Amino acid sequence: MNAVENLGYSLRSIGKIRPWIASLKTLFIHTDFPSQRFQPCTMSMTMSRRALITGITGQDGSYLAEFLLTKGYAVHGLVRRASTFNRGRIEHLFKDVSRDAPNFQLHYGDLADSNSLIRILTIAKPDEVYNLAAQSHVGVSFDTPEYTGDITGIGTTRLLEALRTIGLPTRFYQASSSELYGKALTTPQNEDTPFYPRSPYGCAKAYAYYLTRNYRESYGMFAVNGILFNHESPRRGENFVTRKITLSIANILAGRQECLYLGNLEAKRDWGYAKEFVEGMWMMLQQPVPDDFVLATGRAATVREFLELALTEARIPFERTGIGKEEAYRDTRTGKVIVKIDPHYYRPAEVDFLVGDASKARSKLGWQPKTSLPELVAIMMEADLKLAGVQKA
Ligand code: NAP
Ligand code: F7E
Repeated sequence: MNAVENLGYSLRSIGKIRPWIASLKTLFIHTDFPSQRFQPCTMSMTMSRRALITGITGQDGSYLAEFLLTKGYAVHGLVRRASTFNRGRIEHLFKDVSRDAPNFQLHYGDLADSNSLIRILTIAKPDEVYNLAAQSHVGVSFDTPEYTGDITGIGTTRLLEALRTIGLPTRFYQASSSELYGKALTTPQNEDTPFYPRSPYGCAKAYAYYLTRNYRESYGMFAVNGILFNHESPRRGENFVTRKITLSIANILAGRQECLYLGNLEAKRDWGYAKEFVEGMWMMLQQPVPDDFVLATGRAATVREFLELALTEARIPFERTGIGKEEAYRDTRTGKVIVKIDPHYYRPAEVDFLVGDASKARSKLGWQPKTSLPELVAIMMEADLKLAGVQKA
């Protein structure tokens, strides 16, 4: 059993505190208890703060955990059980952690399981909770709408309700999304732009967004929404389009893959660098009053532009042939077709064009993105070439 498993299993003793949690429930349900009202952020809080991250094994969770550890936080993470070990993005954080003085602890739990949330919150007593866990794939949400609603939507209720039940004065961050804007009614989108979600994922995030605001207004909780536009990195999940492109190009160069199959190349997104976005999440929880913020770069590009930037970065000379579903990209040096369209990846309803206006975050948080799109593509392409063990063409 390794250190990670040890930490998880050592928490079995939690059974002992269940009766105490139950009595807390009886005491606090339906009361507007002042202890839960948010407290001003002070220096002394910074020095001993504890954070709980749901979704710590994901792209953003892993960067946020690194960031908070460097700030001196004790970081707790909720991880769910899977048949394969799902901690590749955070394994490196364990190397200096001792069981006797852990500043980084993982707890088994699930956003589908309220009891696990109450148990973990009671152990961790976090000053800040970052709710990053979700079924986060828009395309998959059309295949699993009920599950997506349960985890991405109701999961937020379970977590907020667990916090309310326990009565900790915890600050709460909800990972809201530019998918709320969907078929956007105005461009660029900011905190005042109306929502028009276009997928079960977008609808679930809209529910979670409003619930977070509702808990802020109803119970005085410091609960905020970060409305984040797409942000990518070498740790991006392999079935999101940017990572799919850079990883496939690397695998094609390594001779492990023949062709990259993509859906709609005309969709436009505002793509930033995930590492920079997690700092913005933290900044939102350090404000004197809770408020919602958009984080975005303010520039948009099509999937096609991302693809061509990646091919160029990998030094693959290419030509386009065909149109629509017959479109293809050919490597002019080898003559092989390396990119094709597969309508399987089209979505029942598409989000055509999103671009964010993060001026509120810039003026109130002092947050701004630094990495350009070509730089982001270069970072991701280089990482995937290294992973595949190949050089540029
Ligand atoms: P991600 O890489 O897909 O990570 C999702 C995380 O949620 C993983 O740690 C996953 O665990 C966990 N999770 C899924 N279902 C769970 C459940 N039932 N119980 C507990 N944990 C569960 O997502 P991300 O890109 O880091 O995004 C983080 C959050 O921001 C998500 O809520 C996403 O919807 C939102 N968001 C992302 C973007 C973006 O561009 N990346 C933009 C706006 C909003 P496993 O590792 O076990 O799968
Ligand atoms: O798709 C098109 C696809 O899956 C981007 C999540 O983090 O950001 C992400 O959602 C675009 C879409 O991201 C393929 O149709 C073409 O128009 O990379 P994606 P997303 O849907 O924008 C938001 C902000 C979130 O909140 C989400 O959690 O690319 N596209 N061909 C493709 N997309 C995929 N996945 N695969 C393709 O082959």
